[in-house]
Amino acid sequence: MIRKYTFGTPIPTDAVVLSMPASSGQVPFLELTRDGSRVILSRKLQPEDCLFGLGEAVRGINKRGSLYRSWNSDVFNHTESTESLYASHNLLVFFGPECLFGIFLDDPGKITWDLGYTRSDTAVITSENGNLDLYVLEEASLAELARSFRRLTGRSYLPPRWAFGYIQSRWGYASEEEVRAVAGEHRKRGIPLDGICLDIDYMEDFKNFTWRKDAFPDLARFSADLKKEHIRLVPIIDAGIRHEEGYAPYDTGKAGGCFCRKEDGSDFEAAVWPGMCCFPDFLREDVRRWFGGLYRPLLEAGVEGFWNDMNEPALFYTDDRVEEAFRRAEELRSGNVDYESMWFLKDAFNSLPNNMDDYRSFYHETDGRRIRHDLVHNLYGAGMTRATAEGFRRFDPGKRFLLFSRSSFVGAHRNGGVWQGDNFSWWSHLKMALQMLPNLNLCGFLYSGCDLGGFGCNVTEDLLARFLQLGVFTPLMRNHSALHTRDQEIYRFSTWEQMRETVRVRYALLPFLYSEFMKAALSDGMYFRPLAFDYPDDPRAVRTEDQVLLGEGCMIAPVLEQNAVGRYVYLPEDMLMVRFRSPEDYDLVPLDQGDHRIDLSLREFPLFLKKDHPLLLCAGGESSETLDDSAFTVICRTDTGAAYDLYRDNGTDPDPVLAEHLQRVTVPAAGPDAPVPGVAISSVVL
Ligand code: MIG
Repeated sequence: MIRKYTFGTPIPTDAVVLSMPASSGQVPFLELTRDGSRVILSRKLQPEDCLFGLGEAVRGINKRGSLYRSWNSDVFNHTESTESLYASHNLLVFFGPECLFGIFLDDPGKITWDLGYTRSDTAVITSENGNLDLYVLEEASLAELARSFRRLTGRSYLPPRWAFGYIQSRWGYASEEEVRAVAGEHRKRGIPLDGICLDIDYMEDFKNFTWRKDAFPDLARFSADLKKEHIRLVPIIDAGIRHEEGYAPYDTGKAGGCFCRKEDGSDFEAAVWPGMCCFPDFLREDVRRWFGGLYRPLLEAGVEGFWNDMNEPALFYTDDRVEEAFRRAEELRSGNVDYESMWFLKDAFNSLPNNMDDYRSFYHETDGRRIRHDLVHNLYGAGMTRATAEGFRRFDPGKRFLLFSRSSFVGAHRNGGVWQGDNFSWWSHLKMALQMLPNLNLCGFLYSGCDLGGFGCNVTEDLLARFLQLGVFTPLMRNHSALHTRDQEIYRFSTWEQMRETVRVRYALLPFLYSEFMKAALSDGMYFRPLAFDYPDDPRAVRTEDQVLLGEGCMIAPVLEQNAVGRYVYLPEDMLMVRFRSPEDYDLVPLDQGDHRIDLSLREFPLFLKKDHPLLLCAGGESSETLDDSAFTVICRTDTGAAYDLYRDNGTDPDPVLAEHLQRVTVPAAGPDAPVPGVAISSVVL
């Protein structure tokens, strides 16, 4: 059951697709208070209560104990105490012995989530601007609650099948030759690959929708050449449009009045990579149409996937802030700088980027209404994603395109995926990536992944290996790193052959993982979920923070520590461990419910399967297009025999019907002379 409560005059956000009347009754489960225009919701927490949700946020799968703020931020350098990341996903689920309900705050402004931070026994959620629709969801189980939320907010985005291949990316690839060399190294060494990202270096002066003719003389031919090798280019697009007369995106945007304006009616301008930029008002339909159309030359050159960046929006500085900084510095000139004024001076310049005064200085328009940016800040990335997706659909309604964005809001999950932003090459960020995945899924973002290997800092060889082992299971499997960091392509490392085998396992699993993803997406389910979803009555499972369920019957438990050659795993029920070294070399170990110490050398990683849930392995291949998805080895721990419905389609159909693409694979019972007792291994050709 979903109930809606309206406060003040909510701003349209495009998050919800189900229209329903607002209830006039009292909000259940929560105490409601007001403080000026603020709306404050609070609830006493029992010791056992867990809180899931908030999508992209740091710390545990269970969010209890911390404080978060919905305020989309460019936070290169985030740590476990960072309160806001790049996205705001305002769904929170209360789960405990006496409660099971979710709340969604459809509110594009600032929200504070004090989840047992100020007082460990109380959750206090504050909407700063107080104009919002509050949805209260109540269902019989966590899984049903997630489904109900998806019905409220719409079906999750479907990427093309090739987007499940391995993608190599790096800030700094600056020419066709360099990209060809990266592609060549992967092919030569047999490291499977489906895509290479182009970062801002491909653009002329970092200007959106341009490409450097010196470095990429014929993008269409280049893209076609790579596609012959089953590798696709995935260029980046940033949010800001450079202010430059004679540059078509600026001229047409200016002519259409497409940019956000300041109080005095002039265009708001801030510096980002291309220099001074204007910012499209993505809240307007006509602006989205214009912006979505700008992708056309790249689409015509054969590009089928993009990543949208800097769309919080990130601002380096404005002229106003620079003026102010100098003014503050000037004030200090007269006297000697002491320790207090030193901080003042430092702060004057440190506070240039993403400054709140700048976010308060420009406006959007929706339905003819003028709205100050800070009140709708968290919608900006979602608006850009929508503009892009709508542009794709107009260009070619017959196929799916790859799109993932840095910033997002609920609603954007219908139009694209997200990557988790600028992580570091840290072990703690490997764990953070794992913990974020189930909550992103709960909020609708199924197509996701982190920068494998870590974006900032220099990766170490073992950390990259362990990141890739997590990446085997994430829908977006992309190795990405920052300019000036250590080269991070697999082939740069002495143990590259072991890492290649890890990627080869991904390709052997690809038809199966794709099937699990599509079944989840098309049935409003989850691809990753917390253990609590399947084992709500098992307190150990409910509190598990470093293992995650995948699809119908799998669980992952990656190694998250430096130099570890194994880990403890908790099995909530009897399972079968598949310990992979390569697609051809793996151990099958039936394990009983309970705690287990698992040996996992640097080249080994496990997948756990519930009983009667088969795993389908194909031979793999160098790309998603060339692998054979009709012949499988089927592995299943079963005493009675089992079945699996494999989802297969052409990988591009934009609106597939689930039932039309399922093919049943049956598994015999494990015979008395099975090499691994209780485990059936069979072959199937579809
Ligand atoms: O200010 O385009 O998160 O993935 O490589 C940095 C350069 C801008 C941030 C993205 C990152 C990308 C980088 N971008």
